[in-house]
Amino acid sequence: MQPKKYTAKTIQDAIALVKEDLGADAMILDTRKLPGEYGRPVGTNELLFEVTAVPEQKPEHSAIPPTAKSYLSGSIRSELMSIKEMLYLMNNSGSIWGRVKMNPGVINLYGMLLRKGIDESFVQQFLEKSGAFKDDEENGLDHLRERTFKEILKVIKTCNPFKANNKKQIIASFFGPTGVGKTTTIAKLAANLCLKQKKSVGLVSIDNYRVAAMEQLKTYARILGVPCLPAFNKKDMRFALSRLKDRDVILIDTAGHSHYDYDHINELITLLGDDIPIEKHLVLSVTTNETEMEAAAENFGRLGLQSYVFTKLDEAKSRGAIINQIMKIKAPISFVTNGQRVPEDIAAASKIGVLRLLFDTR
Ligand SMILES: Nc1nc2c(ncn2[C@@H]2O[C@H](COP(=O)(O)OP(=O)(O)OP(=O)(O)O)[C@@H](O)[C@H]2O)c(=O)[nH]1
Ligand SMILES: [Mg+2]
Repeated sequence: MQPKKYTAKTIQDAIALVKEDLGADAMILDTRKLPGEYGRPVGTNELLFEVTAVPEQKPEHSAIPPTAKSYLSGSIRSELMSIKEMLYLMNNSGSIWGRVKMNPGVINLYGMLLRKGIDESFVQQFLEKSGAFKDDEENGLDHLRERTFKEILKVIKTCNPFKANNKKQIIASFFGPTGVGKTTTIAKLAANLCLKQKKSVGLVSIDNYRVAAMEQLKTYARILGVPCLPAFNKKDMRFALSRLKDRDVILIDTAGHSHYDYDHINELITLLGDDIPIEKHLVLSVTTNETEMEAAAENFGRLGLQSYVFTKLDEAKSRGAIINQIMKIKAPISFVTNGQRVPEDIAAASKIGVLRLLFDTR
């Protein structure tokens, strides 16, 4: 079936027509305000809106011709909205519908950003800044998408704590909630620093609660042939750091604890305190509930927050949580990890890389 066009005085009415004719699973290909006089029924000042849609694609014996099929293939399909989703948006995002009147083409982009998990208030902010709600005939969807992505890029800050040509010793600690991947991330970093950047590395564990945790880090240290020392208190810490003073980089592993365990956070503040120049990197898993992620950043952030390390990207398709987090508590992103393999599954964060992670989730 060829794409069909439906025209009505409001977008809502046009969508209702599509639903009636093609059903709730139909896909919206385009939504627009009709230009010039076509946009106004004779003798009135009212606008007309046009929605182009196709029935849902059935993979087995599809009746959709190649042109419509190509519309629906691959990543483009993920940017299209079904009538079901559109109705959901209409019922739950009331204020937006008055505003998209100016540029109905924005609807699919709006839905796509929401589907990636970006908070609705931030989606509106990005679209506002990209001029999506202006009545501009030149406001084609491709331009709009480009401008919106540029707005998202503006809020993504990145940093690399281990710049290749940095001569000064770097001492970096990694902390965060339980099981987010702190020790594994340190192992990945240590391996990459040793093998690719030819740095000398030392490891310190201040996980004084669990024997197994120290063993986990020691195992990685043995494989890499780097020293690994425990530090249970401030005196141990000074001793460990002095033993490792010839190392280019010292990585400090910490015990995972609940972000509501204030005693533990205070303990960390004492151990990693300001008297020693230790960088502070917060490790967060993108699989964590966002409210808890924000609370973790808030509470662990008391230590200081040089950067975020986002882990377990391989376990989450909707990665908008990263954008929401850096919008709420601002800090650059240093690394992202996407799997359990040591040392492969880690990447230094780049602005464009983070944007790709959001939208390229195959
Ligand atoms: N899928 C996936 N798993 C990961 C990733 N990073 C770490 N893990 C796994 O998460 C689990 C916990 O990793 P750890 O490195 O021990 O986590 P931790 O934060 O040190 O844990 P605690 O010290 O107990 O707080 C292990 O099974 C890791 O293999 C990642 O990027 N993706
Ligand atoms: Mg650990």
